[in-house]
Amino acid sequence: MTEKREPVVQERRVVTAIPGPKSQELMERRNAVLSTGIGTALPAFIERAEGAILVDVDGNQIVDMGSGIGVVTIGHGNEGVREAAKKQLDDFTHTLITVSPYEEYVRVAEYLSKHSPVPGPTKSLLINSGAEAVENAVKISRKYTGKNGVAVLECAYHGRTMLTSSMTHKAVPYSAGFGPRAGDIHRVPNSYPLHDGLSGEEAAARTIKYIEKAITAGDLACLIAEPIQGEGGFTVPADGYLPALAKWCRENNVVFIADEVQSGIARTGTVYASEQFGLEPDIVLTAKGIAGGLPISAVTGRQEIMDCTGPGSLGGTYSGNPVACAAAISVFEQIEAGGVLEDAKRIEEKLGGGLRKLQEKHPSIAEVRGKGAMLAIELTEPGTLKPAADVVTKVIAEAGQKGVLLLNAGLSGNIIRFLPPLTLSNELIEDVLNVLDEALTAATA
Ligand code: PLZ
Repeated sequence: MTEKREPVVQERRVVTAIPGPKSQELMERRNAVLSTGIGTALPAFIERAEGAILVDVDGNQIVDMGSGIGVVTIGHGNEGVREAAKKQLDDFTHTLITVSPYEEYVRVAEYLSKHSPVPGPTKSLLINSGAEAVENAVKISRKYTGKNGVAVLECAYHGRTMLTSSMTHKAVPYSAGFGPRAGDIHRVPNSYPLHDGLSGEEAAARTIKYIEKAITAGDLACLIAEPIQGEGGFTVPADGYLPALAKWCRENNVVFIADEVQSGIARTGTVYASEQFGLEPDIVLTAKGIAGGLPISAVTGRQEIMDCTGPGSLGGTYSGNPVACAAAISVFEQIEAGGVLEDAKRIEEKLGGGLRKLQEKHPSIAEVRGKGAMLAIELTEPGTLKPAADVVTKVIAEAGQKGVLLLNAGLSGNIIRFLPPLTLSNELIEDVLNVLDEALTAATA
């Protein structure tokens, strides 16, 4: 039996320098045995986490504004997730769905069908990571259409595997120097209202024209888009952009894939962000937030697309792990029980509103954007659109020392993104905004 522990009080507490002495010692051990390819956003080692608070080995309480990049959306230490996973650990941990099936896998797929933005009957495949979901979606689209081309948007991020790093826009650190990139991948213009000033309709016309000139519909298997871009800068496309692309895809036998690895599962105030853009994709990809931190991902698509594959053609040893499935079922149950989506909307209002107030005071904030608990500020040299990445670096460092974990984003690294657990209280939002205000003042002095 695990002992009953005191809950973690939901407040920021800085008791040593961050990183403190114990974290510094661990960093030395880390550096001796971990590849330099593995980065660290904030070098404070975590011992425990609950709600929106990370407790480090030196006893500091850090406000988590990243959720491990959008994973613990339901909150750290969520009771439903813990109980479901513990029960499943006791029942069995693995059989492999293709060897001996189990109900939990089926239930997750039922929930995915019920909530997916894909119209009509849908079917799913469960795998382990976002990149694996992207890989499978591309593979299935190629089989279904008999075509090979893959269109990806500017600023896109789709993963780190050989195929997906080729699809990701940013070459450093993701693909540069790592050998030949996968073929028949085409980067096409996106919609980035702050920078292009185009309406959704105009931006879609530009994207389609580019595809028709540079690829042709006859060679294109799929177009993949993150409804709100993640790593690439939390770019929110202009209204109408995504539905116009989906319409063109439908008319041209091109599979439209919505990569909702980061934006999906309650993050933006709806189960999927697609809903808020009136987007009906052919395939939707889910990962991160679906199981409260346990690794699982999904490809959910129109039945006829998902069923174009032959028996045994999809899967992997650990795909749809039962413990991760049990956790995902709990997450869906909690979303359906109510309160989760409302929390994302509350965060949009409180944090988004607070960021807009900060924008009035700090001219380096060129834009506040996002939906639900997927928000960002883009920092530029005041009065211009020139990226101010140095300000972002300073703000993130300063906030980290004060016990607020912030993440950056964007091709130029000049965006600060906010992806907190949805349990983040209004008091913590106020606290984070104050820290941010101070850090911005210091960084631009
Ligand atoms: N598609 C839209 O955001 C993962 C990357 C973390 P994996 N983003 C976080 C890191 O530094 O590796 C992501 C995403 C979108 C696909 C992926 C890939 O998901 O689970 O990391 O493979």
